[in-house]
Amino acid sequence: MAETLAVDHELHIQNIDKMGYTVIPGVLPQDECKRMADRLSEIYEQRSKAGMDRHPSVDPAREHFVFNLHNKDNMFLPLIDHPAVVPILERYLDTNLVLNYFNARATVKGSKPQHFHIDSRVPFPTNAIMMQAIWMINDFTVENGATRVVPGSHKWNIIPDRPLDHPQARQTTGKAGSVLLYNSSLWHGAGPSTAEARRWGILVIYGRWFVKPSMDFTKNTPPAVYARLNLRQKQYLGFNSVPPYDENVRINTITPLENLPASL
Ligand SMILES: O=C(O)CCC(=O)C(=O)O
Repeated sequence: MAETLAVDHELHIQNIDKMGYTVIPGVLPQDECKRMADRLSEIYEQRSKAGMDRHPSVDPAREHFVFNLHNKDNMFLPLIDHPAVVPILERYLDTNLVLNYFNARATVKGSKPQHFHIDSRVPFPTNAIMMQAIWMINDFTVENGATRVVPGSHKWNIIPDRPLDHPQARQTTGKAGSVLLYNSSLWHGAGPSTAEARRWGILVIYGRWFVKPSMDFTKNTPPAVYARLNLRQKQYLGFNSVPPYDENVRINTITPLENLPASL
């Protein structure tokens, strides 16, 4: 992965404080986005042909998913703790944050608008409990269903009743390589797509250390992947916040990173 552009983290924190979201442009190089988009399509095709990843809540005519990117291809690992986003995440979630979700999602031709929702389950209008990044792996355009957000809604303290539109909604278009970063209490949802090509976004959700991750990364990370993770990636995947078995093992949930085993 090439050097990151200098990012004015304070400016993006101000945007998130006020509007609940920000877009950081030009973080990933175009050739890298192309490699990732091609690889995601390849993995998706292989797995769907093999009948894998068929979930009742996912309609392939509306959306394509590749789940758990850390165990699909090492090319995705640097997104977990990318320096463009870490200082912002730490400001909102403290330094002992953990990964909650690491999946790629594509809109496809004919995708209907996704209903507005929040991913923090309940709103947290004062202190953020979860934050999320959507890495734009293809250009995000109006035609291909760029993510729609309702600015300021992270402070509303309302669980949206699945509306399909909102008068204050804005669409977050951007070039491939940009990252949309937002508070998970922000009302958001993918737009509809009329475009021929898939539009891949990589969704990386983070929570405070006590928020239960969507998958058990400590069990679904292969040893060969674990061996190449840096300490921060191990922390984000939750390896140092596994609850103790009982008081004879230890009494704190968080263990010092230096106590983690070198291999699984
Ligand atoms: O793909 C997008 O633009 C947003 C997806 C999303 O919000 C979700 O699946 O929860």
